[in-house]
Amino acid sequence: MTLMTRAAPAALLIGLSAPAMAQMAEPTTPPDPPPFAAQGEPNFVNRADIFEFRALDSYDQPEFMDAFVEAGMLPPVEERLPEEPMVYSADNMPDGAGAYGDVMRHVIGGRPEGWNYIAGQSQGWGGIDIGMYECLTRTGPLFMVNPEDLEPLPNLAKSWEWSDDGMQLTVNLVKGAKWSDGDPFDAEDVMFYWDHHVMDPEITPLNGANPETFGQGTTLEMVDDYTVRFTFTTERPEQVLYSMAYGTFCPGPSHILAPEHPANNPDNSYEDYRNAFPPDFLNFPVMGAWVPVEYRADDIVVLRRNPYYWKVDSEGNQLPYLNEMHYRLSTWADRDVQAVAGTGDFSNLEQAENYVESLRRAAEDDSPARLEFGPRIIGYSLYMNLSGNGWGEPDERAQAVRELNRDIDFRIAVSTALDRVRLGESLVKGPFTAQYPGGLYAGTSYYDKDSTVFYPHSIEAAKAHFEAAGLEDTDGDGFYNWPEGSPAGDGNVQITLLANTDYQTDRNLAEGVVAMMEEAGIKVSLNLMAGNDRDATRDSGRYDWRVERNTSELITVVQNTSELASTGPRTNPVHYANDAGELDLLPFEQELADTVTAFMETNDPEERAELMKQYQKLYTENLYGIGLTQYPGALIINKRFANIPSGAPIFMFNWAEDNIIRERVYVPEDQQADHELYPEALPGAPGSDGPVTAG
Ligand code: BQZ
Ligand code: CA
Repeated sequence: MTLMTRAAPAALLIGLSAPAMAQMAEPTTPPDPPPFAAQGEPNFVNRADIFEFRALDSYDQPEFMDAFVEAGMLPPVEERLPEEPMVYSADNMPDGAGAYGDVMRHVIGGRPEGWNYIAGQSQGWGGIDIGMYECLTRTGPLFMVNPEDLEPLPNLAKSWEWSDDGMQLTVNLVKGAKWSDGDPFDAEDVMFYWDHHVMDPEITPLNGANPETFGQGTTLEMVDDYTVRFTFTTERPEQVLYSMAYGTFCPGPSHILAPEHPANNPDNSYEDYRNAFPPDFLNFPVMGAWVPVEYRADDIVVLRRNPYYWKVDSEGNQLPYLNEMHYRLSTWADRDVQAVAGTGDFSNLEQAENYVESLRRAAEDDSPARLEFGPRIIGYSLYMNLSGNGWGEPDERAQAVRELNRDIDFRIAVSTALDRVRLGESLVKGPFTAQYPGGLYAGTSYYDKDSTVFYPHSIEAAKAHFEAAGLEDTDGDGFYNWPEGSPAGDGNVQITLLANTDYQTDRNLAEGVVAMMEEAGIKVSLNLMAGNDRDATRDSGRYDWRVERNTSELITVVQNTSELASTGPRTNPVHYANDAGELDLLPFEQELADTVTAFMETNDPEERAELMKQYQKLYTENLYGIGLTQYPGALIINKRFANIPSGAPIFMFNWAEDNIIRERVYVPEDQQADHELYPEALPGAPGSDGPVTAG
């Protein structure tokens, strides 16, 4: 996709005389997005309408598991469940209590590194980790919770109490819940995660939990086998309940992991520990509904139902209803294709390039899948590395880029050089994309248009600000040169742009930025990497600029709040601390961090709304991130599945793989397909070579 021919730049530059200087950018409020109504409407309920924790008189399981109990391979279901399991109310299920059987066939673009999530390994995304690792609280389903009851859902933490002075939170765990190999889940697993991962500077769990995530100076202690207690430095930080959800407080099986951790095994380095459970270590114990029983590299991951899963429906049937999960290891684009073709069962339609074809296919009468658009919550931004004190060991060229990045005129120049209408249309025509200034999204609960600064597209303004940043095309070849006396020399400015090659959209937007920068006289080269490598390169600071799809904090604010700014040494990858732990924040960055910290330390709704207006103004006026485009996503699910909640967004507090509550999704018996690869089998012992049958 080329946006402009090479000739243009030189011609445009010639006019760089006095008049240009006057044409500095004139910020406005952002243009209104084209109207685009979400297709589905959630059925709003209170949290207690969805499930409760209580003991039932009797429980049941899929028939094929009876043979395992008779063979003594498994205790009876009532002994496998906790004293008070989580009980999903059949009345709240869109299609009522379900039938056992069948499979959900996912297609994903990521690749599993291994099962050690809390040591930072990726499982390939696309719902694998969300399905395997349960967390203390849960937020995905909050899209259907009444605003007046909006607080995280209990999960492995079945209840909690604040101390009168609000300085402590006592958390009660689900008593008697077990890992999928039968080992008890208890406070030992919670403390192992906290003490030897969150609080261990050598480790960053996947999804980035760090001490700031839970509030400056927060501590956690074990009270007894099923109770832990947080102690805070500020009063009643209710925010922490969101940090106890996915992706930042999902404990791992300490009975398997602890023996490999350097704290207990001096022969192991942290790298050894991280890689101690590769993808072919099968039957890795989980608290989630399905356990990995087969892995074929670049081919498939198969998971079978967890016989110790600690949730049931209100008729006493142990969940999940689906016996198997498949994750085909392919590409994200293929996920859309297979979902509308019916050879895959699920997709978050999030790559705008696929919208027209997917809509066409899904509209056909015999379409095997239904497609439903949600709100405009997919957004992409250009982020500049704002570290000036050595994070990522920059060489002279890279250091010179960071000094430009830290100059507001340079950031304004880059923002005004971007034509967001053209960027959006290069992905998909029609009412989908909107110009995105950056920061909180239009249409989300804390967004305020009047607090949002937008720098309209103008090449003239861009040039005026590049010159204000001290740049000049000293050798007249159409490209700006390094400022006078720069250690990077006197050649043309050279910038690299990091982007995720796993997504067409990421590549297309990155190429669009390169082309528009070339038009404006700045040389940018692409550095495309696969997701896991991109994440590692970003988090080590070895980048100048990056184009990235934003995560949930810019939608909900209350989820991953600490990541909205550099509230700590490693909270926002625009600016991590250097190896000495020093953060050389620009004044506006410090104000951003203080505003976010103040937000996390107050529960007053007006004060919180006001603080987010300040955050949005600081963010968009100073171009903390430079927004590119914003558009809606659509959920594609095969029509044979029941209990899909209406209006489930593909992304809000979490991805749809969490939002739709997969453990209570089922296929009516008369529509079940024969896709199970290991019918009537259950996970085997951890580390053994696959699933087992009762025969
Ligand atoms: C959804 C999601 C479930 C991560 C990932 C992937 C990683 C990022 C992001 C999305 C994928 C799918 O997103 O695109 O639709 O299935 O997995 O976890 O982009 O590279 O690091 O933040 O969630
Ligand atoms: Ca030049």
